[in-house]
Amino acid sequence: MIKSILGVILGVMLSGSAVAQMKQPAPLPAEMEIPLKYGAERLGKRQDTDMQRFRDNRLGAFIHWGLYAIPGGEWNGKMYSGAAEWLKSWAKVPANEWLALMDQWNPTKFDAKSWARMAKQMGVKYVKITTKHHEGFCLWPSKYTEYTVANTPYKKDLLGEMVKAFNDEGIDVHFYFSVMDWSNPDYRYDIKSEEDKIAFDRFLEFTDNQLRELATRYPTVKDFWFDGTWDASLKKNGWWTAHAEKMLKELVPGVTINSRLRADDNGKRHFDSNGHLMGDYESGYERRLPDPVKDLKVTRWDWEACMTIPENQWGYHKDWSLSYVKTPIEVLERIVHAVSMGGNMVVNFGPQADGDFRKEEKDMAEQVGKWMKQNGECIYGCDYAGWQKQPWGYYTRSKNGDVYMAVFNVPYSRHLTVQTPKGVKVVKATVLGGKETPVTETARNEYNVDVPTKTPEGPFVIKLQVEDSANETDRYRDALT
Ligand code: JFZ
Repeated sequence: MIKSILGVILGVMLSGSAVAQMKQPAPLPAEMEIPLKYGAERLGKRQDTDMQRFRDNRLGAFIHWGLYAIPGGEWNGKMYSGAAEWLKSWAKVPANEWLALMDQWNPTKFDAKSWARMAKQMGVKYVKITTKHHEGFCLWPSKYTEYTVANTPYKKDLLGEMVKAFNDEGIDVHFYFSVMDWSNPDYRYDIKSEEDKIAFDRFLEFTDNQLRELATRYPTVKDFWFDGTWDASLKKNGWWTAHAEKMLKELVPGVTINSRLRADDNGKRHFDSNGHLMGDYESGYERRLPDPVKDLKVTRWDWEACMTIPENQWGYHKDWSLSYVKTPIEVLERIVHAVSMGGNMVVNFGPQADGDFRKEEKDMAEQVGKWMKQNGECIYGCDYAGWQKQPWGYYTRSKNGDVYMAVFNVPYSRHLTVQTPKGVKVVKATVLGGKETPVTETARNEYNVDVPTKTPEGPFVIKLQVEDSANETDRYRDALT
């Protein structure tokens, strides 16, 4: 009890100081930290090659595919505007009735190779696939439940086909896995009795078996992205989340795990009671992004955001007119925004039950791909540049030190203001897929970069060559006041 009260007090102190000392967080003296058995097992970013690969990939696609694609948001003649993959819950469908949809699961148009080609064309370096969503239906023939693709008219291992096809195209495969499972009677939202505990322990063993099965059947998997971990039952079993992470890391060397899996000894999620990130990267930015000025703290850890194309539809929904649908430019802006702050972005697709994609998603993949082909060098392998945010768009920085300006708003002046950190000089500016564009020094550490005479049709990228000017004499001597 005292420990948890202390945890709360310290937690509050920590989050306060983290904001105040955003630029240079003072590490807490080790003796002030609460001892935790199931807290973060590492401080700071992982720097091994697998983590670097995860980070350098930067752009991914999410695939939400399950039984929910069959009703597509409609149940007994009623259209539900909420997320299609939650329809069972919106329409209060009993589990057995929902799982009977398995009899209709037969994606005759599914072609893993064409899915992989579409992803490749879009320029994504990895794909996150829902192996099992909340409904409990497994896209692989799991030995531990009857609710799998093996027991549908389709029969074949869908996940296996996808893993192979994506890997053949050089695309990494990440596994989405929902711990919460509506098909399993042993699942508990909370543990309030001995009976709950017994059932939930059985459930955790079942989950371990499924995870082990996934890790051994598909050893090229690069990442597990956990979901459905917010219930009190899991918060009371923080030990299990630490155990699952450890188990997967032993089974799949180098595998990465999102923070959403984790809870510590006190049930604190994502960040432990000492304020340290658990798992390998933060996965809380969902359908939103950190503020490019106020939230620079995110550049201290790895993170991955994910987004839907409509306002909130992950699984296939028949009627996209029920909410706003983002345009390719709006999607691209979110991708660049994430990378400019040191994060990854995953764009979601909800394939139809027949195994094809809706036209809107095909078009989106094509448009994003076209842009990435010309401008991808400001995304892949790039990171937070550390320069002052400007209203025209976002900066990213490549490993060799070039700084990119991704321009989403063109000013009437046609001059893009660039403010460089002390000692840094801009020497040249080149439009990607275009020509060099004039740079004019306007003040100390301040430049105008010209918008190309013929304004590009969509968002464009200017690559800046920069030089160290620390030893030059200062032309802008301040007047004495
Ligand atoms: C979850 C799922 O419930 C949803 O169906 C979808 O799969 C999505 C990717 O993940 O939804 C969440 C989970 C976490 C947050 C919001 C929605 N969150 O942390 O804000």
